[in-house]
Amino acid sequence: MEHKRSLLKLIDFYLVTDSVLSKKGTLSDVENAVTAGCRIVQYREKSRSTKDMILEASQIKTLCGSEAIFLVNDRVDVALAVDADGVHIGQDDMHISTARNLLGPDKIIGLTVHNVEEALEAERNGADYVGLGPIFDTTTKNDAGDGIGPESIRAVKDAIDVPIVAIGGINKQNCESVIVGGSDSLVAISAVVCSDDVARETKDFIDIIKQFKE
Ligand code: TZP
Ligand code: MG
Repeated sequence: MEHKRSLLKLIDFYLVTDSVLSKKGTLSDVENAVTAGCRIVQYREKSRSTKDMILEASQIKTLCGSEAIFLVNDRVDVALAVDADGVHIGQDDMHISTARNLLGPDKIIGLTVHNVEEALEAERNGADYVGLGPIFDTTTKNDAGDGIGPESIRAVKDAIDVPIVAIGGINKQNCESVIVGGSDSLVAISAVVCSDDVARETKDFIDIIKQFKE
């Protein structure tokens, strides 16, 4: 687990799965992204049964191996069932301290935040990283709200020490502004999983992020 935690400092491109938008399917997307160098995968599945999720999560865990951190969105029970590396939760999910009690001290917990206040509270409560967004308007998440803009990232970066993962409406054209704006890493869902060549898109994002990272 220490190895996986140490990967947190290295993450650049972060894959979040989306079985509805995916062209080739979640398992194919994970395999291609990890092969292309992605070091963190979040299984985000809103439409399958718990039983199916546990089966798919265990397959994703295998694909991530020791190369990539494997997190489950929202579902602490699914993360525990497959011994994932941790979870990603939102402001309306269970409190981070409840998730920590259930998962123990070694698991990774990421929390979605929208501003400096939520980021400070997340860090205080033991978040290992924060997901900040939506940076731009997006149609991938219905209730995401309006984009906060890449210029909002710097204040969050200055306020906390844990890594920032930017999310929402990010593509290859605007991702430079996100990294130059102060984010450590970023998620692009539709820009990657809607593609015919997830490995190519992942590599392109990693190259751009590396080029502009401080
Ligand atoms: N949380 C905030 S925005 C978002 C999530 C899950 C969706 C991001 O998807 P896309 O396609 O990269 O805009
Ligand atoms: Mg959630």
